[in-house]
Amino acid sequence: MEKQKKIALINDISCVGRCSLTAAIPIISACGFESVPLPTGIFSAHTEFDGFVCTDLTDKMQSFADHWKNIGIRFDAIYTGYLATKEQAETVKRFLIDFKKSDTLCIVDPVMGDNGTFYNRIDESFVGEMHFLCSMADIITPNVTEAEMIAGIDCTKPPYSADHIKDLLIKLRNLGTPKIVITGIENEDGQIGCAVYDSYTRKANMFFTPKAEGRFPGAGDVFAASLASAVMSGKEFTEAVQIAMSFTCDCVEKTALTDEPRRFGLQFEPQIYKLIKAVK
Ligand code: PXL
Repeated sequence: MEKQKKIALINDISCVGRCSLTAAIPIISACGFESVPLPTGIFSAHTEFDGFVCTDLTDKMQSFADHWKNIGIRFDAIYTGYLATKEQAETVKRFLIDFKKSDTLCIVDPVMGDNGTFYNRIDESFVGEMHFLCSMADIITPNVTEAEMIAGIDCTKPPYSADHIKDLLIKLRNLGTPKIVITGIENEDGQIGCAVYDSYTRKANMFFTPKAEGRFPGAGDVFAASLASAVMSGKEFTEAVQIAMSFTCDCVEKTALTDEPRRFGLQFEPQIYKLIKAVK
């Protein structure tokens, strides 16, 4: 058997709401990789639920990383998402310096907001930090709002024109990140999709599929975790994006048929077997 790959997952645990680590760990582990979480915080539920309570783990993260360094842990990939405080960006930078070897893939999802606004607990002061982390990544997966924040332009609301997305891709190219995916693009034809730029091939592409009504928190996390799984399984980048997008859209369609309120996230668990098949 091939040596199992180990992936560090820097993200929060939102106990209720199927996002961040409660999406990433099951997806990445089911695809055959070892998930090693570095929790940024523990939330009773994600921040779109009124009255959530949280424990911020800023003070613990560095000592976890130091312990891993002492016991000689090495990672094949590092995937970072939601930071509970902007100070954690400093710890993540150090983590990347310590653990990102020449063959370690780094995926940064600069989680900050959606639909033109910041998430609860996140503000302007995170943008510069996320900008820097994106510049250290091999792959970034902002949604349109996060891409606009990082590009330093005013946030807009959907639908988004193809010209606006092309302009965003051009601006994000300045980060020097080899591969860029802008997610959650609602276009003028009522579809949803993503835009991709690969600096090796210098090619940009957009993919769209029909869209279910409304939005699901955590869909971006399901997408990023599936993309990480597909890329680490050896899929070529553009194919990996298409696999992640079709898996996420399938989960959206299936969840939209249930009567669970949308804030509980995507019912991705019963669908994971399809992702396992697609990344094989
Ligand atoms: O899915 C992004 C996300 C991650 N973590 C927490 C969140 C959100 C979005 O609201 O609140 C705690």
